[in-house]
Amino acid sequence: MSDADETRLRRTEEAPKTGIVHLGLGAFFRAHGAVYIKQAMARSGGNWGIVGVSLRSPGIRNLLAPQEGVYTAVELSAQGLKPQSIDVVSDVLVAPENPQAVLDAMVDDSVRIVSLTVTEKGYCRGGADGALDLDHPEIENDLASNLPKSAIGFIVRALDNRRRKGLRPFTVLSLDNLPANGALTRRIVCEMAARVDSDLADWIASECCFPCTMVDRIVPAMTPDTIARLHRETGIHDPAAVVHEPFRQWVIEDSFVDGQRPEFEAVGAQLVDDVEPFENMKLRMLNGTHSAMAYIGSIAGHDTVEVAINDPAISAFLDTMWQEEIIPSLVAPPETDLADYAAALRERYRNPEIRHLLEQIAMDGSQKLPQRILDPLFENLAAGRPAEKLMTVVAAWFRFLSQRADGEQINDPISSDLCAAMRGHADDRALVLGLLSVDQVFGPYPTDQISDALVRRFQAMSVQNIQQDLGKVLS
Ligand code: CS2
Repeated sequence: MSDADETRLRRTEEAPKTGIVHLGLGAFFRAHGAVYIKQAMARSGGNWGIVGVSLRSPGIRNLLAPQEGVYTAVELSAQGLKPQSIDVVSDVLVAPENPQAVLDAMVDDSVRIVSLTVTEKGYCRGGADGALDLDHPEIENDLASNLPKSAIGFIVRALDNRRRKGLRPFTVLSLDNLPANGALTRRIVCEMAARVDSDLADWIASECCFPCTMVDRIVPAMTPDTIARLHRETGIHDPAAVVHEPFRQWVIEDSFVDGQRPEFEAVGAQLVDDVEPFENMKLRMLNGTHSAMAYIGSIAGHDTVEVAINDPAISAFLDTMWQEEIIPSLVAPPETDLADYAAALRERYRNPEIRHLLEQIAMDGSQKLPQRILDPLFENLAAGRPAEKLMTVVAAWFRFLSQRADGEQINDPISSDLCAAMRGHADDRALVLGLLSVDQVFGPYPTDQISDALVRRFQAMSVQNIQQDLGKVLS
């Protein structure tokens, strides 16, 4: 036996019985949702074991399978490492290897919830109105074949099979950073179902539940260094470990098929009637400033959130943006002080143990900016409130894109459209107008109101100016 075999994690108890299929078993879910579910089962019981599904590659399955699905969630703070063993994942399936096995798992009567973290782009929306993108290659496949590729395709086919078998539907629980994520998922699932069978679409609309949620925990990508540190400091050898900050929040609309769910409230999740004020607060105050740091910080040569927040010019910029532009655009959730929330975010960003790469946050800007930056920006303009800082973030995104315009380096599902929009433009103004004409991002907004200001900000945001005086560029 090798050293690795001797120290390998194993189950100490039998795997829990399955109640959940989770689509998109990335680090975020393993460090957030799965931890709540483990704790809720430990506190209140219930059969809520999770079959995890990787929709693309076998990487996570290959790490988890030798450990029987057991992994370590490691809290990182000034107090050091705090490991917690998570043993609720009973199996991991890799969809492209065997899509039928994924459908079989979802159609099993024991499954009452299908949750998903597939990131913004995983919802395959297209066009300005956010409808299902029927030209998306995965959606084309899923409408033509019984073996889906997209998360939405799996949900529709599985619900179809359940209905044919006379089973109850499952609850579809989206944990992605999108406004009204449940309502949005309901809409595109019903759009696809209507193309499969109109009775199916009616059944889903009347019987299925799609609760909205707000999820929050900062989960930086794992690194070989942290895996080695975990081993060194705790003796745990776990190549499948995930790391996270101490903070966590989960606000869930209490709307589940037949009321079937883990007792989330027993372990600190908030079950509420209306998630909207929570999700807008989090999307704009946290994710919006994250994106601001990602683009401005990258242009300024910073690599992590902690480095960016400790840059006095960026820190002052975020303060003004929170106070003058984001908070005025929000309705505070019950018992929440938004200024306190901003102060707490600042502390979370400053956690020196968390190496959260700006590059990780900068990806998929086309999918993130609308709800994080553009919605408050245009709401402010319509209400006569200031929006200069939010415009500066858009200009920073444009500068970031123009610096990486060779296509290879833009990590975004519509990178080819973004590059086409930037190509061959004679001057800065033409480039800015080109990007503003990308419909998937700017279609719903009156962009003529911001074009002149954006050109000025884009020009001010040259690398040279930034290196000379970032404070002036951001003022
Ligand atoms: C980040 C989020 O990568 C990103 O876009 O803004 O992943 C963020 O860390 C989480 O939403 C925090 O809950």
